Amino acid sequence: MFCMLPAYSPTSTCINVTQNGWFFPLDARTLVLHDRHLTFGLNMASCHAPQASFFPQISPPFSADTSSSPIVSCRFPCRYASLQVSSPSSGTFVPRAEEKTKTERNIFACAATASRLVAEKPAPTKKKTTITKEEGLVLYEDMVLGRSFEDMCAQMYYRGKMFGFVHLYNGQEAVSTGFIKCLKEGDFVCSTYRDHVHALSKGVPARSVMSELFGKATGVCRGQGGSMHMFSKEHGVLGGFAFIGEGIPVATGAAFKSKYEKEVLKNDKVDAVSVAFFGDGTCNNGQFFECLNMAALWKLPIIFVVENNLWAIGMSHIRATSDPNIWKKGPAFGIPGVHVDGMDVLKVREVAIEAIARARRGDGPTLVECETYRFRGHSLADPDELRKPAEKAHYAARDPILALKKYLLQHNLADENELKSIQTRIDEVLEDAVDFAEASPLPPRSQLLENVFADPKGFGIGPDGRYRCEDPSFTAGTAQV
Ligand SMILES: Cc1ncc(C[n+]2csc(CCOP(=O)(O)OP(=O)(O)O)c2C)c(N)n1
Ligand SMILES: [Mg+2]
Repeated sequence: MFCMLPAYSPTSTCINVTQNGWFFPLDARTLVLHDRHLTFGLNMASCHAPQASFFPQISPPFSADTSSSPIVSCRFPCRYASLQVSSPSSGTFVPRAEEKTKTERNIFACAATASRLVAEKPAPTKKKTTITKEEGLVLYEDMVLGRSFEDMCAQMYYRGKMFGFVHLYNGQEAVSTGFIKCLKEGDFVCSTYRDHVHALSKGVPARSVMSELFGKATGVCRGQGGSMHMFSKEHGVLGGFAFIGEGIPVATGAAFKSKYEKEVLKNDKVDAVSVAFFGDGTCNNGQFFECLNMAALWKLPIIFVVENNLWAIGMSHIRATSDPNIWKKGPAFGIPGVHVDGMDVLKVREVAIEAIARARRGDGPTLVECETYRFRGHSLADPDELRKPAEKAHYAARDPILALKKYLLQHNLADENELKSIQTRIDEVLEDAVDFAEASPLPPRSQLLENVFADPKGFGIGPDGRYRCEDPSFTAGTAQV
């Protein structure tokens, strides 16, 4: 059992319990169950509360003869339950056993297996890649930029500067940096709704990304896309996509374009590679398999990069997929599958260099599973109550930025002052990005119907049969009026 004991007040303690039994003192008076369907019992006499809605107050909990026993034991058949137990006394809670639940064991077993696989299955390079000081600092700066940008987004979001959902990338920086910093200018990147950092790594200025998040006209999509839809033709960023899996066929299409230009149109100069980033949950989606098939069939220059952060919103990866080893799904299509520690930017980079070279020389696609972790909730609207503190702590201790920092210092590739000055520079970039976004104008209303390809009849038409939009120039788009 896992038990967390932060005391909120002398008389109230919040603990997380799982399936197994636990103890609490006799003088506990109130149980507040933070879950919907709990079966609970006292002294093994079970009582059922299927109707329990969110945060049901059960007070007093049970009448039971507890005189024979100094402690009360409760069993919770539900998978996870977070309980707040208020007690008139200070109430210390004694876990019966430091035993992990099956799910917890699975997660840790999965992580352990993953780590073993990483060790057993090193990147398929002939010799270990070493980095120069310049390369190390580029990686470090890019990861610090990504992390600090996202932290700034959180601040701005909670100050009401951004609208809708905002999904942050904290913790996963080694994946974006490890791959994108090995790409060339003409290469393509496709992302998901967790797309700000991919765009930044690919060279989209922080000003343009922040402004887009503010919904301003100076944003990378002129404020029309917002958080989940970063797109920049100039930088080869083919979009963030709110629907999971949508970016995979787009990246596959871009890879097809490269192949077609080179082999059919005989343009020898074309060697662009596409990289599709997506999550573990997305790998249960049909588009993933369809694209693996096409990419293998046509030997497309594409890399499928799975950012396996173990969760799809609140669904644990190991509960949702037939074989949690996503990299194994590549060989089923004749594509090499690689599993890499996604918290180690140097290992990611090593795999990236090999996979990109393979794609560029015409040897076809690679599937790379990066084991990573997000340090925040699914989105900024997610209270992140489902993931276990122990699991979060396990990955927090493997922070990819701190790991790289340690490496750079230990190998005399940088000193503390250099790294601090990078952080200072990034802080200035972000202050500037926020000021720029704040000062930028909102897009004109005329932009609303631009790029709307569907028949606009019935959309935005006032009672007089005319468009409600005051600005006549909006009809300049493709919409028929
Ligand atoms: C086609 C589709 N189905 C369902 C959803 C709802 N949804 C949003 S995020 C998400 C989980 C995706 O998890 P994962 O692929 O692991 O990415 P992560 O958020 O962990 O980066 C789901 C199911 C969606 N956006 N699109
Ligand atoms: Mg995920």
